[in-house]
Order: sequence, then structure tokens, then C-alpha cells
Amino acid sequence: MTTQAYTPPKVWKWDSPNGGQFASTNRPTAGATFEQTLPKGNAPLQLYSLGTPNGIKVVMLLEELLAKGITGAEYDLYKINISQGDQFGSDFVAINPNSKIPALKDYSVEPAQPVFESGAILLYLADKFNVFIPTTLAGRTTCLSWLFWQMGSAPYVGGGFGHFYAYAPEKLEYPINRFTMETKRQLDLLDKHLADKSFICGDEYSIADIAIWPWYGRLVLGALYEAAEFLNVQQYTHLLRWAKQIEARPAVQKALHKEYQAI
Ligand SMILES: N[C@@H](CCC(=O)N[C@@H](CS)C(=O)NCC(=O)O)C(=O)O
Repeated sequence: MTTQAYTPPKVWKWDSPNGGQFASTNRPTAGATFEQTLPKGNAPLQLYSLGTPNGIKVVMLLEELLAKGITGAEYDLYKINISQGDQFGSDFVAINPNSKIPALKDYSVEPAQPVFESGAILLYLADKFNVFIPTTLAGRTTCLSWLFWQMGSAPYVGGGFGHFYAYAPEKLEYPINRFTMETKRQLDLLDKHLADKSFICGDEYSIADIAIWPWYGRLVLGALYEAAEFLNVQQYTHLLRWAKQIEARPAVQKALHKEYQAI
């Protein structure tokens, strides 16, 4: 494929497939496209997910809750194969109309509560069990600021930088430069923020760390897009210290292992 200047038509049309890693699943419409019955186990929480950064977050929190002996956090984990289009099945769409993993259904309440968006799932579980979120309004507000920051910022890393650096059918300088600039700005922000504190919100590990680590922690640890050298991550010493500290948590190791084992 060669790079050519593109003159947009008056009305955009879906040119399927348009190449690239996700060409088979991306589409300009929402909603279920086929009937599907999801598996369901006996645990109070049923999680439908995959081992992506957004998926890993939820399993990280559930494993931390179980490590604290919170039995209400027991869960069954089922793999949603997004490259085969499982996210467009009727049962999955009933939990998450946005057709993206992760999606959770809490059967410990009546009626069972569906939750989608990884940040909303983390907040729901932290509030439900009253842990991994500060209890003061000031602390909670700081924690939620960083949680929402992650949710708004990581798409520039994943959908922008990661897509054009690792997945797009050809390497294009303009989008790679644009999203590398923004990704490095975000890494520098986290590095500066972590210079004088153990965790994102201070001394306590919280859902803000859990949301941020699978994206930015794993990026500087070289686990995403094989981009550690390109992004010169060694310069982010505080962020690297934090990333390694979290990686060493037993619950995190369990989550990484479990997520990929999902059936
Ligand atoms: N903001 C959402 C993003 C979720 C998301 O983008 N999930 C991706 C995998 S990481 C997905 O399911 N993609 C399938 C698709 O786009 O069809 C969240 O954090 O839950």
C-alpha cells in the first residue's frame, strides 16, 4: 500500500474491509448482530472480558478483593473473543450496549446489576466493598480525578499511538508523531506526579493505580506495542519504580495469569 493524499467524499461510506488489525470487527453501527447465550457460573460476579489493558484492570481489583478475604468478590471469568466478534452477541450487548470488554454482571443483588466501562466497574466494586477508594471526600475526589483521567487519556495511547505504531497497515509519520508526542506528555505527567508519592493518590494503593497500571505501567515495562525503546521509557524513573512495585503484587501476578487463562 502506498501513502496518498485523501480527499474525503461528500458522504463517508463504510469501505469494508479497510485493512489493519481490527478490520474484521470495526463497524460504524451499534447493537447486537446475532443471538448468543453467554455462559454463567455460580459466583456472585460474572465477568466477560479479555486480557487487554481494560480487561486486566477488573481482574486486578477482583484478585485484590479476594486476597483481603472478601468472598462477595468471587467471580467467574469468561473470555469474549473480540477478534471473532463475540462482543456483538445479544447476551453481551444486553450487559454492555457499547459492545466492548470488560462487562460485569452482579448477581448478588436483585435485580442483577449490569456494569460496563472499566472505570465504572472499578468504582462500582470499590464502593460495593468499601475498599481501594479513599473514604474522605477530598481523597475520593483526587482518586476519581485520576481514574477519569485514565479513562479519557488512554485512548490516545491505545487508539492513537498503539494503533498507528503497531497495528496500522503502514507506518505513517504524521499520526505516529502526533500520538507519540501526546503519549510521552502523559508519561511525563505520571512520572512527575509519582516523584514524591508511592501511589497515584498518595500512600494507599487505590483503583486509580489499578486503572492506570495496565496502560502506563505495562507500557514502560515493555509489555505493550514493543515500544519501550522508541518511547525511551528509561527516562521515567519514578513511573518505572511505581510500575515495578505494582507488578510485584501477588494479586497482579494472579490477574495477569488468570486473564489469559479465561475460557
Ligand atoms: N472505555 C472502555 C473501552 C473498552 C474497550 O475499548 N475495549 C476493547 C478491548 S480493550 C474492545 O472490547 N474492543 C472491541 C471492539 O472495539 O469491537 C472501557 O474502559 O471499558
